[in-house]
Amino acid sequence: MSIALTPFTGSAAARFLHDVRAGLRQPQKRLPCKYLYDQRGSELFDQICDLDEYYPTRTELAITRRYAGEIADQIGAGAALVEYGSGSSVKTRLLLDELSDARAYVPVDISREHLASAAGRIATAYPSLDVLPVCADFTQELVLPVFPRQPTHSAVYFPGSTIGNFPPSAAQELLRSIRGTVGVGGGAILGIDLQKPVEVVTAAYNDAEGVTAAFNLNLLERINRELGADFCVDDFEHRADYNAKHGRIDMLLVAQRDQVVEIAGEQVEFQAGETIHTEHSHKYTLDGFAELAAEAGLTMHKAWTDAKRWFAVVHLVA
Ligand code: AVI
Repeated sequence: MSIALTPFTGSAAARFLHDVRAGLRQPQKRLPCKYLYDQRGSELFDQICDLDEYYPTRTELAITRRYAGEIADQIGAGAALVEYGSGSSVKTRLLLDELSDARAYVPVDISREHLASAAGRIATAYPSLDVLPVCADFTQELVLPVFPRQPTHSAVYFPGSTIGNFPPSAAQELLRSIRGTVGVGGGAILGIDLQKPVEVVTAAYNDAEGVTAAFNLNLLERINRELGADFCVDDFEHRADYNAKHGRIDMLLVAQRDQVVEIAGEQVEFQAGETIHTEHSHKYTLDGFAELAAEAGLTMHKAWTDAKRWFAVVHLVA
């Protein structure tokens, strides 16, 4: 199995430094949430997914388990399944088990390591399926690989409610690029987190064991490790607020005292109580998400939810 590579310009470290500097120069300091996921961050995120308070993972899994046959019927026979991210093999397998005459599975991930191990596992479990991993940034429109067996159409699979971590304009751009990737006749299956009682949402991002806090603070440790900064991590605290106006969680790191941090020769000042914004996590209504998709040229054709309507798996058609 070979991995198709999309060209990447500039080193990852240089880009990380650039993004950190640019984000910390803003009046509201911010750090892009994609940097939460180094090796330690990914391990902590796996632990978050198992927390009692963190309902999205188990709720989406239960929906997928219950409706896998219907979801696969909606995707249709003869498809190429293009998965954005490659870390969800349980849900992926539930779909692949039900898909009729799937021609190919195309996991897309920026991390070559994750991609190779996830693709290898699927290739072993489904020996008759063409597994064609693509190492790329799925926020950009993709060129799909050459298929040994031509699929009738392509369907993007983007589980995990990760689309909620994009601001609405970027989410819409991503939906538009999904439409471009699958083309007319194609579709997409997405996991989205729905609005629900505020105390349920805030507990999910402020867990009692402090795993989400460790996940958030690890970003400062990563900046120290990889960029030689001197953040005193104990001088920051994790906080996650529900922002009712925008229907989202805002994850923050709050400076506990006035301080100056040095990052690659640049001094960054913090006042006590000042925040760094590290992640948005949008909670949608089904109508609101359908509108967002429609503006990107995708029609919401069907949605499957749990009994409490906390989470939805939606089928969009191009
Ligand atoms: C990956 N993403 C969908 C998670 C979320 O719920 O927004 C990331 C996360 N951040 C804190 N807890 C989980």
